[in-house]
Amino acid sequence: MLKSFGESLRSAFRKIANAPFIDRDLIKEVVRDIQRALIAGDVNVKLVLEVSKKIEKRALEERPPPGMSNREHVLRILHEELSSILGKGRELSLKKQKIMMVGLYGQGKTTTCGKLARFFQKRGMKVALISADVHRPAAFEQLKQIGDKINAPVFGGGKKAENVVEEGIKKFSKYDIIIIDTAGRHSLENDLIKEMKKISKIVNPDEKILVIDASIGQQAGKQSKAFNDAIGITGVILTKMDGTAKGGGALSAVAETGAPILYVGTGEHMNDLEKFDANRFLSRILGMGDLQTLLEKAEEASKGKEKKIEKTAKKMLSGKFTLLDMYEQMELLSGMGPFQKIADLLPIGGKLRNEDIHETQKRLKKYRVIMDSMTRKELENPNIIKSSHIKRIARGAGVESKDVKELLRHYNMSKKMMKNLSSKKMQRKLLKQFGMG
Ligand SMILES: Nc1nc2c(ncn2[C@@H]2O[C@H](COP(=O)(O)OP(=O)(O)O)[C@@H](O)[C@H]2O)c(=O)[nH]1
Ligand SMILES: [Mg+2]
Repeated sequence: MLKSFGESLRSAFRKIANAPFIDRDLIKEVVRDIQRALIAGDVNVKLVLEVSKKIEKRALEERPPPGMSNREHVLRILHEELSSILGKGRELSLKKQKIMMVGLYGQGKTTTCGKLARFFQKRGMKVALISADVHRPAAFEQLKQIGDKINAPVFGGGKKAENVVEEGIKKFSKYDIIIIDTAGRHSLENDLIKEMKKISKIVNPDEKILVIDASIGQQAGKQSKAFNDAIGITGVILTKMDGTAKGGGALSAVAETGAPILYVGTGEHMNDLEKFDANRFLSRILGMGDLQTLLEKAEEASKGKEKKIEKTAKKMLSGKFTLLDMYEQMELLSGMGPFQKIADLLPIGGKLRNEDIHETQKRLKKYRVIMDSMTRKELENPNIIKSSHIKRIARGAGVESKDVKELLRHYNMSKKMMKNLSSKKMQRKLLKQFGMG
């Protein structure tokens, strides 16, 4: 089965979050994953290439700011670039104004007219509605029902959209907000565009809002462009966000019109309208609270601390001890709590326990940044690191050579103590502690 848009993006994020270290190959692989996810999510191909190129360039060239690991940095770049497609969003101003709603048939225009009316009413403004959908008698009826529900007058029912609109605007001149619902078709036809242009000319609306169903696919970009070319879209409202895990079309629509997303519709009721928030939208697509939670979850849930301990123990017994192993030990110990009982057994444990927990975490962060600048070979066998490498690593991590040397010293010390651990007596003790003996 095909993965959903959110799921594919999610697994790309997870790859970065879970990787023992971040290198060129991993970044390239993840960028490819994201390309695939975006394309499968119906984001415009040109846009996908643009964004993924930018992500790759930034991830490979930009150094993380001090205190941030390479991993967090890359995740942040991903999040930033993806939400930058969506833009910051905007809210409608609370001034006296005319608002024209456009969009294809069934996208949620008429419903959203009611939601917007309700939105302004709640803020103490007087709102009136005009139905310019003269082609289907049921359309006027539908808007009237909505108007009744929220107690707003509705005008409509003529033969020509332009005339209806002209009359309606005169009639409602005392109202703060006039919202004009227009006709939609199954596809964009020439006469629809002509009619839309005429209405726009007569009304001269302050806002021309494109309403699109969030689950709309590949056509989103094309459609949005056509509407934008015809009347100039000032904002987008995404509907049916409650029912979809997609949302890729939205990215295309926004990129195509250059207009910000104003609100999202999250249900069929008049109150189901929310302010747009790019971060929240992306998180919704990704299906998670926020990036920090992802990082935390990735650290804990996927590996599982218990498993980690077991793995570390096995590693220790095997006599193999890499920089990554050392890091893992420190990480486990900085969590303390239930792991305190093993602290005595680990070579660096005794020392760590007496140290301020903050100090340890600070040190861990620094080590992580330094290790993120090393190659896989260097991490697995730190003995190959020569002084020229140290300079390169320090530069990459934005630290001084002495910091890299300190990490290596720490490693060598731990390794020596580790050797002592492989005595028979210690092994038995360890196995018992880990519940494996
Ligand atoms: N679940 C959900 N349904 C919606 C939302 N907005 C509109 N709808 C439904 O979508 C259908 C079409 O809406 P309508 O406003 O008539 O679309 P129009 O043809 O563009 O005017 C109706 O059944 C609405 O109840 C939304 O945000 N969430
Ligand atoms: Mg309608």
